[in-house]
Amino acid sequence: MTAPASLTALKGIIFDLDGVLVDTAQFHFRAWKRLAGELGIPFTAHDNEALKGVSRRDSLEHILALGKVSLTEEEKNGRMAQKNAWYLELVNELPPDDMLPGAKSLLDELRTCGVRIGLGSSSRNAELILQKLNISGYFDGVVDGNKISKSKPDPEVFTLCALHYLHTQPSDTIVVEDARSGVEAARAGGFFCVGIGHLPQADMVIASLEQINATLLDQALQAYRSV
Ligand code: B16
Ligand code: MG
Repeated sequence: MTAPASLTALKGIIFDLDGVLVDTAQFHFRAWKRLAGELGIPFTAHDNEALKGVSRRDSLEHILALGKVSLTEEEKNGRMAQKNAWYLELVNELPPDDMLPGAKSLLDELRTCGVRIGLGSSSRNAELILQKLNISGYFDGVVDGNKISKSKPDPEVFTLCALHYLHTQPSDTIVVEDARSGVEAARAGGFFCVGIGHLPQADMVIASLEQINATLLDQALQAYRSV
């Protein structure tokens, strides 16, 4: 068996959930599109980019603003509950081992190397999805939409996770994100941010988790901190 890589800079890592570890971002899109359709609001994949990483309420407000539709508080709560029910129906179909490519092996490697692992998600369904995927045991700390008062792009979700749960500093912790709001949150909190997909604002951009490993992340963080 190969010895675990010896890391010098990397002490903690915080993963976003939807779109990073599991492909639930497409479920959010499908549920919001269905809701927008019922309200007569055209809603495209391009419009959806602005919703990634954003809380349920802020997402609804964004869609209503797109269509210049106004609802009462009670109607908004009803619409959010409906969207969540549709979303959970889709999540229910998720097979238990359906993580995004490279996610499981990266978690295994980071664990073996002694890196503290956190989850930083805006979703109120995060714990449920971790349980469904049977991966709760990997995480030293889970901060989700139920534990924060300000959603991404505010850094609260990542700062709370690192300082309170992982006991690491932003300077020795990496955030992995798939959304512009998440990259902004990570950078505002002083974290080195790995972005998945078209995210030029990130400190390192990859197409998939298959492209990285513990050593590469440690080297990237070292190089970034030594500039
Ligand atoms: P929920 P992440 C975010 O999760 C999603 O990207 C975003 O599309 C969603 O609106 C938000 O969670 C809230 O989710 O309705 O399940 O509470 O990407 O931060 O893991
Ligand atoms: Mg995401």
